[in-house]
Amino acid sequence: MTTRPTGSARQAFYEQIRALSMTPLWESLSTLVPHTPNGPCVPALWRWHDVLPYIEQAGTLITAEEAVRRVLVLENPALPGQSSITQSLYAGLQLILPGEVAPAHRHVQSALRFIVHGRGAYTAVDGERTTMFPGDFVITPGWTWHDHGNDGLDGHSEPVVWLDGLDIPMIRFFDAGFEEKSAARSQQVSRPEGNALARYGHNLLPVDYTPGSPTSPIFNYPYARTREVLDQLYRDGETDAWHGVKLRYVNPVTGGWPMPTLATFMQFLPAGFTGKPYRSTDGSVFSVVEGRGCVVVDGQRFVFGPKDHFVVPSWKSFTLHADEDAVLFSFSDRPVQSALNILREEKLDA
Ligand code: 1HN
Repeated sequence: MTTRPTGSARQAFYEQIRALSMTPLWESLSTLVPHTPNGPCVPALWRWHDVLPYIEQAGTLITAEEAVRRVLVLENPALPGQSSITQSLYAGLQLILPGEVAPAHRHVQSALRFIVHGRGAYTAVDGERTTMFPGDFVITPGWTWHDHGNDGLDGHSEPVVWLDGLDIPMIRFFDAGFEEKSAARSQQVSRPEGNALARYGHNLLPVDYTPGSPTSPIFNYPYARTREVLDQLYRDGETDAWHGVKLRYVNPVTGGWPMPTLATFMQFLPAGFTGKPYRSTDGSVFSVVEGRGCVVVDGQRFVFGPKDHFVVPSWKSFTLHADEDAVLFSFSDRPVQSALNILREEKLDA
């Protein structure tokens, strides 16, 4: 008859194989292959009211030039020190003051900007500038030269704050990061403002155009146009019981996402809307554009208003409520999960 080794015999064995950089799978199998997603992220809310004084203070402590990018990173409270808002996504609030320049560089990481506060700042991407207004969604695809500035509008200038969303943790995961600084502080502009939107943003394409990359050739999706569409679709009765009126931003050339790693959405929740519970494997970061309401994530309630930000982790079921007409921007890693065929979503209480 054989006797089972005792717990302490196993522990001694684990110690021995540790010296060879080996470990027993059976001790971690259920964590490695969870029954359902069991990540560390928690839901969290950053209220504009709480955050703004520190953004302003950052503006007195360092220039955009010295900081390269003057950003306060929104870290998931469960991932301190990782510059991650979810396991795959980075988010931060960037401040650019009148007259400042954030110098030109490029990197493998893809970035989105969602304008939260102030007008008159521009970003330049691969030879074209765009002036940014609150609610505009702007992309900086991977490896494109980009710099920012704040020249103001019509002789008036003010601090401008936007949400940066990047795929930093994904690129770090793949150990695939490269970066270059430009010799020029601001890049040379080679096309007039609005050129990309004129070429690609009106259900038309230049006759000889063939897409050279999966990335959208449009780099500013202006809020005025998005807002109008949400309004019309609401009037037309196209309110989903889970999402309200929810649209995804699109690469008009391919029908795919604007960038290969980041999905972006805009949704309208009419006053009094109470959504049904929903969950998906892509955790999402939200920026509140208009209106007040709350989100309940796994029973935990977060009350939001304009310019607030919140994160809903993977597979946590949540419901959205609007006390006033509300507009929410959001982004996630959905394109990557879709490409890997691992995306799951569930409309609950159907
Ligand atoms: C970056 O290049 C920007 O260009 C913003 O504005 C945030 C965070 C990490 C790495 C690069 C920008 C960033 C970033």
